[in-house]
Amino acid sequence: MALFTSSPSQGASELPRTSSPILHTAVTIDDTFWGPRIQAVREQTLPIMYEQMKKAGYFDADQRGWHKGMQPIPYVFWESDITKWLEAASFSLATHPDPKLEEMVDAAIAFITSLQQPDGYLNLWFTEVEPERRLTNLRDLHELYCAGHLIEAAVAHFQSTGKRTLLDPVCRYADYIDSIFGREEGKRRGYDGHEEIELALIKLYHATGEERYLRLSHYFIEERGQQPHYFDAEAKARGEDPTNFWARSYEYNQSHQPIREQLKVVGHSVRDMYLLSAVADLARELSDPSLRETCERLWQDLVSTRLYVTGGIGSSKDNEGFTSDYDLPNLQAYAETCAAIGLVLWNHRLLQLDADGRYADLLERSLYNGVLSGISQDGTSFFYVNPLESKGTHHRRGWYNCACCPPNIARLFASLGQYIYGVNDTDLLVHLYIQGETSCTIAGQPLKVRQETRYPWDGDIRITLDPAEPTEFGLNLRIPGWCKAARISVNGEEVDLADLVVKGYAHIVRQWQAGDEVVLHLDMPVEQVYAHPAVKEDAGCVALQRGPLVYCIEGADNPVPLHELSIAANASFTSTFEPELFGGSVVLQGEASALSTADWDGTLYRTTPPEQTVQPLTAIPYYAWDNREPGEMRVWIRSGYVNR
Ligand code: FUB
Ligand code: ZN
Repeated sequence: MALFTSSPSQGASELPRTSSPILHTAVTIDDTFWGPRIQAVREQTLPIMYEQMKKAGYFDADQRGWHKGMQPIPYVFWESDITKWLEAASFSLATHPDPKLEEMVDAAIAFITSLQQPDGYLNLWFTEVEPERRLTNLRDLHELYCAGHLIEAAVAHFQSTGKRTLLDPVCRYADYIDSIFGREEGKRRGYDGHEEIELALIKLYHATGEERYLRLSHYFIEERGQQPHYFDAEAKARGEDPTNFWARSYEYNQSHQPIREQLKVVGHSVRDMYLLSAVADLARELSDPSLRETCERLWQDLVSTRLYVTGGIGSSKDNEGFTSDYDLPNLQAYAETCAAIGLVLWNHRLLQLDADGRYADLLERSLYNGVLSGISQDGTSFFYVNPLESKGTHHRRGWYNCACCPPNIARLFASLGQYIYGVNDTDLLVHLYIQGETSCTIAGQPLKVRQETRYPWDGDIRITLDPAEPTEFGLNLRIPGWCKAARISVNGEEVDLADLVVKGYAHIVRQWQAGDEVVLHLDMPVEQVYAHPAVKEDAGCVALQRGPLVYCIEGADNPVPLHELSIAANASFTSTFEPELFGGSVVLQGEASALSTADWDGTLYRTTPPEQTVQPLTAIPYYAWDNREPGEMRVWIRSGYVNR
């Protein structure tokens, strides 16, 4: 069975079912898997990051003599670390008030807004370091990218605290940007080299109700890739030859073509994901089927040729992005944490456009694997790059000069609640299985929902519904694509799922009463996953997967060179929950064949094959690797050994 094919069956011809997320402010998470991780972000990641930024001089008035070329000086987009942190901290304050954190937030906001210019302009680099270059190089210098993260921070801060201390200055800045860019007479037809402002403006539109922000976002999306090309004109105005673009192709920033003409996911992968997130938002806001089709086409391209099994994307360090079809190296994988997060953001929006389990499957795959690997168990260190193989020298670090990933994880985890449920007038959708509660209004009635589960360790989920009055609505429980056998009972009575599954969701419509209990069971056997034969690096190998988790083998459990191990096609594995390992984790245990080097001394080549010995093999969740002593790691394990 292919991963990510829509449940072809029932519902494929159904009209798209749109929904809105239940915001994280209305969701409590008391889950044994996610709870400690969110707590670690709150108690470790956020304060540590604030200290790191202080240490790096981000807020230090004495450092304002920064100028280009000075060392050490952070990246041109350093303010986005602050604003992503601000967004994360604001999300956290919404669910866990914390006066100390709020103080830090207020201080950061006071610092940022103190730099706003009389015309509304608000960018740290082009105020403190290079004011003379304001808006002269959108292609490379992240000016509107920073504006985007600033806007997202302001919206989150306003929605979490009700304070307008950041929102009002940011609206002035957005108005300034609106006065400069657009197709109207006298405006510049520019857009940023790093997409981000597009999706942020849609959030600002929702927070303020001001349609001009939606129009500006739409303009940025439509203008991208048009001819004459803005980045050509801008380079010429700087006295540069546009053909000398250091990234060589405008595919790098997805401005090689107008969005509707793009056939492949290309270039820098974080940029592409942020672009496509805005495209999905606009498809919905504007009811534009061509934007929706664009998303669908690019989604198909991504999942069929350019996706790691871990939900990581962007295989190359050179462009921090996509290369060619099936080029998915493991040891050299780039798979930036931010790119996997971008994939979550995009698929969450696609899910709102149409409740199709394929999108949730991909979101979940990235979240539990390629994103989660990006942070250590204790929330204090981070991967930027997430390879699928290691010689034991790749480790998480406490901070990076280009620190885009840590605050990105923090903002995702601090707002994780919003990814669990979707709702519309007639239906409640459960996308992710995470223990906790929520409340919403459905069919005009207040509804409380409680989810109990040990997911991802087992596939049992109990959902209790408490509508204020008996209410008819559809409860939609996602049946993940990885699950081949699911069962559901309502108040103890088994439901026949045969005709109930619509695009990957079991759709149960009835009059629900207070205390109704739905129990879902998802079979979660260990599976061997094969890659398309064109993926050279994975030829002859399999990956292990159980439920939403991809597994890997590490030297700490398997004390032989990992390339010497191979597993049989019919190998069976036991799954054991080990409470002390990584804060509680299911490990897989089975048997492997190990190539023996015993009789090879002094021989490099020979005509008889190596002896093989059978030995135990232990696999751990991929996200948990590099949390013990350094050693080798592999996701793709040699396959083909046949039990003799
Ligand atoms: O350029 C801004 C961010 O830094 C990108 O999204 C990441 O890939 C990293 O390059
Ligand atoms: Zn990053």
